[in-house]
Amino acid sequence: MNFAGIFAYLNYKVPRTRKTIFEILVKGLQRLEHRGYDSAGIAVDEDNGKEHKNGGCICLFRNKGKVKALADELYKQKLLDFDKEFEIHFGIAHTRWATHGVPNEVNSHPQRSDKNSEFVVVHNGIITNYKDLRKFLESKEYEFESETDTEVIPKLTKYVYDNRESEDVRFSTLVERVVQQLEGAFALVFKSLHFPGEAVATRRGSPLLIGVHSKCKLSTDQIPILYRTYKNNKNGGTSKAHQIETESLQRLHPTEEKSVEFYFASDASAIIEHTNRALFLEDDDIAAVANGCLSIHRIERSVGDLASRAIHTLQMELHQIMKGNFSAFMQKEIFEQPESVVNTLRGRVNFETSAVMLGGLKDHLKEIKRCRRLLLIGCGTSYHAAVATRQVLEELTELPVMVELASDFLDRSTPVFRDDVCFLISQSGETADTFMALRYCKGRGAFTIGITNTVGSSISRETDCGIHINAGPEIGVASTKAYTSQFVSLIMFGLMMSQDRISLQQRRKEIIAGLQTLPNLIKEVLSLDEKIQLLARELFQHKSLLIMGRGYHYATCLEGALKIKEITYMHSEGILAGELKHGPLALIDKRMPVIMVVMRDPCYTKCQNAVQQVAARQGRPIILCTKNDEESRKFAYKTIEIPHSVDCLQSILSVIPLQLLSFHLAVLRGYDVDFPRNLAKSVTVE
Ligand code: G6Q
Repeated sequence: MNFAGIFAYLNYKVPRTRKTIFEILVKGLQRLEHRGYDSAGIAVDEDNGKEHKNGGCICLFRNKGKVKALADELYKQKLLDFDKEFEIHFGIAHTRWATHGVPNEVNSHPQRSDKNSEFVVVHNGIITNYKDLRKFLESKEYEFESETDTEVIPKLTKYVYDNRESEDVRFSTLVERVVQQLEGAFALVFKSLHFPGEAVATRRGSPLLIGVHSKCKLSTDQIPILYRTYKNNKNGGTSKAHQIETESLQRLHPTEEKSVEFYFASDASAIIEHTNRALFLEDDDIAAVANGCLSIHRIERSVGDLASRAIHTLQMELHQIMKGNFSAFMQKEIFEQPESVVNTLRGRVNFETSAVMLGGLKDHLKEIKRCRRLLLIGCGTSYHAAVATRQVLEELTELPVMVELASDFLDRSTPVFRDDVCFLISQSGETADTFMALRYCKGRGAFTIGITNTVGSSISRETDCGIHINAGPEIGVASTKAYTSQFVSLIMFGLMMSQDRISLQQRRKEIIAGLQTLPNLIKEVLSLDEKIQLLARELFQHKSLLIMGRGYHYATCLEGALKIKEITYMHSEGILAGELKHGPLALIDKRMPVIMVVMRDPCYTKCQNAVQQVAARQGRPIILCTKNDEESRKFAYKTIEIPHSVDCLQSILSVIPLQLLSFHLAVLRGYDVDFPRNLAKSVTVE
């Protein structure tokens, strides 16, 4: 099982030196590094692709550790002639996050079919029936060398090739046969010695996109899908797939000069510096490039399937995925929040008329308003965005609101009804548990709404409608700006639902005015950075850090503790202050650092009581409060004072000091903020 990063590059009649090809592949992998990985690998042609059939071979370079280490090793060893030029070439690359088998060279990808690397494959996802396939292939005397589930794929491809019925079998036909045998989730890119300069890619449940770059006009910007038909052979079984006549018309290729480049990647950030024209593959699409033409085919048409795949223009800009002057993506993303929040609000909230319109939802509003209950479902930080907005959504929609961790929601087989509206909240739009929860809700007839940050993601495609949070690419594994944008998106939903409720107009106006001032208030909170860094210096050697609060700020405590855990590796717990007497108070003494969130809202007095209880046990609370709160200063060991906003928006502000604190703690403890151990940005396995 592996779910880190895929990048592949095909140049057709665009002469490239081996050095350039390597640089493109290495850079592609580096753009995916944030996803978390522990080994990396690259496969390229040894000689000019065309010579393969006469004995050339595919070279594999794989290493445990960083992409840079792999690249340095390659250049140092000078194993290949880097100046050699290739007019046509296909190179594939991968970053692996180990699960089946430790991180080492032989378990890294590309995985190969045999010692000659007749077929090599990079894979994200998991093959659940790999043991059966391995047993079958071993019985046919195919020898395995790794512990991965992936290795069955190139070996099975070779098996199908070795047992082909005719000499002129296509590469895509082989892959089609192979994926029919695979169970699980995958994105795959194949390269073969037998098909030089050709590429085949496919996916099921794991994202994959193809970027296209050509100096001249392309034949189409909608690639029609070719549906293969099978002829029954005499024995009634399936036999060779044959092409429908129009196939030659159904390809993407340059119209004038024939030169074209294709980029295959699991994430758009890996291709954006080369092209912004890309198509997203759907489950079970088989994309093949041969002779510089891209075609896509499927075995059968599924319900609701579109007849073509459109080439999209990606909105992402290169600078958005660069660190700029910041030392880490996480830090950059924390500081981007004044703008990312504006981008979430842009074109949706009219501050003059107090009207709120979410374009993706407007045609479904009647149906949504008929619902009896809202379910907010997500994992990790995305779940916390649900916890943070539950109260205000209950208030504005006057509906019962359930918040659910996707994994637990599925474990419980939670009852879901046709008149439920289910929100699937996910930055990546690919989280396996959230995606499975989506399928579960759909299966029970509920109406589904996606809240994602990734256009073209599985969740955004499969939900009935959605809100794109527009936070811009989030690269840091620790989610920050996506959280505040998810929060604002859910608030906008509440405001849209309450547009016609006379009794709620005053409240709506207050919240909308609060949204308008939010970006400036976020800037003010960010100006506390130095002060928070000083606080981090006091705390970074502690083993544990408690964060307490209640009401609107319970989510801030959970989210702050999650940030601290994931990047500083300190123990941290978000505690509901109302539960203090029921257990956590026993943890308090003069050594245990405690942050208490005490804001001027309906829970203020209760929070002050909690502060006093902590102080009475010699605890030394660091109080996160609103500016100039004399009362809190009395009992605090230290205060972090933030500007005041509307009660239901205040926790957007209260979470930011904790994002900053976790960042500084991690830096002081010497950890790589953007690459926390054992974690990946996108969790595409259950
Ligand atoms: C938090 C992490 C993590 C994330 C979940 C859900 O810092 O990024 O908790 O929020 O893994 O991811 P998605 O929002 O992409 O579904």
